[in-house]
Amino acid sequence: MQDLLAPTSLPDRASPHIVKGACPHDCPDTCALRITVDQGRVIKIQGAADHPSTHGALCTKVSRYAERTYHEERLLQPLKRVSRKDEAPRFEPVSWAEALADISARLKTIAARDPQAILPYSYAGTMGLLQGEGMSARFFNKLGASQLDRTICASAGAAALTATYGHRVGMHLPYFAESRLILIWGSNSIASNLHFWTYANKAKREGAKLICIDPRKTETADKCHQHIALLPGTDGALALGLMHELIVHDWLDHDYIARHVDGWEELKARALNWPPEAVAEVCGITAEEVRGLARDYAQTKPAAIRLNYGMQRVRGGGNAVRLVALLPCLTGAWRSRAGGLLLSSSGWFAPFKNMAALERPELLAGRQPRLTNMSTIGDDLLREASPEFGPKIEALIVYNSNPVAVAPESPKVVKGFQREDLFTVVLEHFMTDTADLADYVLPATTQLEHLDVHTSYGHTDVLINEPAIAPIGEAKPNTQIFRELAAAMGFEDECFRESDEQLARQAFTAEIDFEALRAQGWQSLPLKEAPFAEGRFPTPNGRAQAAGADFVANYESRRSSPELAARYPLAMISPPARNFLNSSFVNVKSLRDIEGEPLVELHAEDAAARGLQDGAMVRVFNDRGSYLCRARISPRARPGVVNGLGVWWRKLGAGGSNVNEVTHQRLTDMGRAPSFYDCLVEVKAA
Ligand SMILES: Nc1nc2c(c(=O)[nH]1)N[C@H]1C(S)=C(S)[C@@H](COP(=O)(O)OP(=O)(O)OC[C@H]3O[C@@H](n4cnc5c(=O)[nH]c(N)nc54)[C@H](O)[C@@H]3O)O[C@H]1N2
Ligand SMILES: Nc1nc2c(c(=O)[nH]1)N[C@H]1C(S)=C(S)[C@@H](COP(=O)(O)OP(=O)(O)OC[C@H]3O[C@@H](n4cnc5c(=O)[nH]c(N)nc54)[C@H](O)[C@@H]3O)O[C@H]1N2
Ligand SMILES: [Mo]
Repeated sequence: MQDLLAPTSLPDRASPHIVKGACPHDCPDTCALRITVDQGRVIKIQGAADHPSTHGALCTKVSRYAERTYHEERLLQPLKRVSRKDEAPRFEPVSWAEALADISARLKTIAARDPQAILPYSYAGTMGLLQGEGMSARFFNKLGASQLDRTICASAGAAALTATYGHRVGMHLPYFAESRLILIWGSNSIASNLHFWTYANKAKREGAKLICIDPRKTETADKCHQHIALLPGTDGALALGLMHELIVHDWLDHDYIARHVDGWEELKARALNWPPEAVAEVCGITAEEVRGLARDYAQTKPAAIRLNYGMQRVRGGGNAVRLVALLPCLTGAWRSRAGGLLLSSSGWFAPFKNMAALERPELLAGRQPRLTNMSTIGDDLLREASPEFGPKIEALIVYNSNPVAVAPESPKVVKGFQREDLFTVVLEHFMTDTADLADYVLPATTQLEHLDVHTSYGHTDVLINEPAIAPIGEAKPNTQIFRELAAAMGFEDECFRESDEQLARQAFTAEIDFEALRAQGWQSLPLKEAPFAEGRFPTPNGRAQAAGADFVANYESRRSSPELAARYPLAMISPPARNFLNSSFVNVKSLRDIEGEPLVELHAEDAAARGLQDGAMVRVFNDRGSYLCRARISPRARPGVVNGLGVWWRKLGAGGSNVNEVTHQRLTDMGRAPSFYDCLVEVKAA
């Protein structure tokens, strides 16, 4: 049995040699890697010079990927919990056979009552199609477990793009280099989308103007010609204000609108209620900034917008994305390949991916399990059975995610994971905050040790990742762990016996030639350069949909909740730290040393009003929770907004907690996503 289920074996090659890989991380760049292996050991990781967007360069984090794989704290054998969940975690090593037998027995008992009491919890620890939901989806479909609504990052923006344009589609990355104006909107590109920045920087060198729209003065804002530091969650109002100016100055492309936009009259009437003064008031900027931005946007051609997910993590995130996304229709910016907008390119892959072959929805055999939202895991773990909710969650299988650190309102998440009656299995590389609360921890391989294929949400190439080295210790690929769990559960369907290579060969439609992908390491999708020059959006009638999009105020802000703001006057955002990838890499010492320690950036006025010195230990708190970190008085923070850079491991932070101690679980207007950046706090000396 073991042999039948063995993962793809390593090709026998003379040392040293170069293996073609792909960066697995949740980042728009999805770089092509070239991995040098000598005597079975990775000695160097470089960006592929022949892959256009990677162009031979990697970020600081991934150039250290080998440090992560060979980390002395890598999990190398299955572990079984021997302590209570509310005490310091203690585990003992067990064999794979014992772990799989015990886990499958526990799952069978629960499934006999109701398989929906079992919940898979996963996100994009790896973006690979195989080690993501390739085999795991088959397993949970066969089991009839609850399904997970994977909303934690991008679903407000995804729902908004789909409502407006029919899919998650937009401009193609390389043509940003030809734009004359680039709005970098809700994105710290230099930190979290570095290979986009290369194209923007090329445009800048050739004379383009770059404008950054972000409450925080990021390293990207430093490099742009202008920075507009609006209040968090006010982007929809700014977009309406820009439309107001385009209308009153008649800077519209009437022909493009008439041919390709539905709902324009309604949107126009709404935008006319947003003169620059009203926008300035809501956004905390000046009316002149609104006017100037509108003028630049209307009069510079081609004009491109790089929108990123940073601006949709608020109550009105979906509507804000809809409004910003419609701007290029108003000016006809889509007519040029260097004009338009890019939030996500992932929809371009849809016709070329064969997800049904990978995930096998037919294994559900007519069942329609409940859908559980990953963003409310805190509340949901604490819920009893009810007709609306369904059965209580009795078991969790976590892979590719670290919810105890990254999910909102962690006091509740921790309490849920601490339930003694909850059976938790965590597939991991490291003893994360989530693994600390598991009943079983199963060691998973890293990207250097397994096969995978990748798409991207920032460019339009597919990539392959060949295994460079054998699995370390007793680690196994996620696919293999789910194969073996399936066998232990007695699932006999042929599809549980397919190898990773068989999976990889099914991942794409015939347009992507697998041998060519293997030979080059990547393949570009065949796509039009200026996809919407003549409209033809992937909506049912081919037209962009403008009806219904409106500004939605934050849950928590001075204007929408004055009583709360009186007690917690500071708006907190918690964007990514440059040297971490969400909570990944926090345990890689060289990277953690660059970040130093958890920080909250405050404007000098806000610090002075609280008597805080630069470097003081402070408590950031609200009614939900409190965490400790160091105050940094910084021009990166605007007055009234504090920046709690994320996402630290709780146990590596100052007081054993992190920024999600204070975030809440209320959902966005579209896409049922978390509103991490819609959060009021107070800061006091600790
Ligand atoms: N180095 C690094 N790279 C990453 C990540 C990481 O953790 N570290 N995370 C990856 C992930 S998961 C994702 S989803 C992607 C994209 O990740 P995003 O979360 O989009 O990350 P950023 O590009 O940093 O953009 C966030 C920016 O939005 C700003 N912002 C916050 N609130 C608002 C607002 O209301 N309006 C506007 N206009 N701006 C706002 C923040 O200050 C920040 O500069 O990046 C990926 N890349
Ligand atoms: N306050 C606040 N919270 C946030 C955010 C924020 O900006 N502010 N950002 C949010 C966003 S955008 C996102 S996308 C989420 C991200 O949240 P997650 O998707 O949970 O991402 P990570 O924290 O990187 O955790 C991924 C875990 O997967 C593991 N992993 C990686 N590869 C594999 C593999 O092949 N097999 C197995 N078994 N495990 C693997 C890694 O070791 C890591 O511990 O966090 C969200 N949380
Ligand atoms: Mo994300």
